[in-house]
Amino acid sequence: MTLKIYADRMSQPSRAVIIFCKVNGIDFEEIRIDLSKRQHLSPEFKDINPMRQVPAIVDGRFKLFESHAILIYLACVFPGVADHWYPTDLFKRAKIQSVLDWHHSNLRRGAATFVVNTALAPALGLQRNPQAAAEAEKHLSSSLSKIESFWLKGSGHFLLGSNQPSIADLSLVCEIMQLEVLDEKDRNRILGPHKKVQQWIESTRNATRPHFDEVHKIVFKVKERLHTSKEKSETESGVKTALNSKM
Ligand SMILES: N[C@@H](CCC(=O)N[C@@H](CS)C(=O)NCC(=O)O)C(=O)O
Repeated sequence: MTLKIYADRMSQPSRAVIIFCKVNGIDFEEIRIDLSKRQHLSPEFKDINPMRQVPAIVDGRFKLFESHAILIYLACVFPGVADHWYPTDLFKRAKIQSVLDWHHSNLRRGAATFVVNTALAPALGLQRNPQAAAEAEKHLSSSLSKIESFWLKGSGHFLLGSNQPSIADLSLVCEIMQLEVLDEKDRNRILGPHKKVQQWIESTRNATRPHFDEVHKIVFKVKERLHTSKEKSETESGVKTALNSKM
């Protein structure tokens, strides 16, 4: 029975799970749960994940949600997954777990809240919330500083001083990749000061090519669409202002 992955590629943790499977040659069927069409709220999907979030998997009779748990399961169950993704060494494993737990209440909270309250708000039918965005930016910048000064300290190109990526690198980098949809000036202000983080994103991308780029295509497509519609509305409002000033 083929592993089923319920995912929306606009979701950061969904992308991490899909890239992991592709990089490790794990056969799977991708079942798209389109969040913009609210398919995650359907009764059929509730049966897969009662929490109504993506990603979720079904492996035979076994169902699982929460991306970190899914990545750990896949790394342990499928033969052929290289040890560096989730090392058998228990000390290394515990450190990876520590990064993953930290991620959920820090980087993820800051990044997702900032993007939803800025670039993605109109597309999601939400009002931009500048106060929530400002709070989230503080959280996000502080998380990036901690990645730079703590998790990436050491000689390797990856988290915890490693020379090869683990599931934590993939999970955190996929989270950061959503910043691509931001306005260039917002993205540069937030990511610009963190040179090590930028190098690490590139290292993770290189280590998981071509799948990383393929799975992230949708993010760049959304970015293009958001920016084209923003330019269009700015041009329209510029034309209106010009017309009004002539009246
Ligand atoms: N902790 C979860 C987070 C899952 C999550 O937040 N998924 C989002 C997409 S990135 C979702 O399904 N949102 C729909 C909703 O919460 O209504 C994980 O790592 O899998």
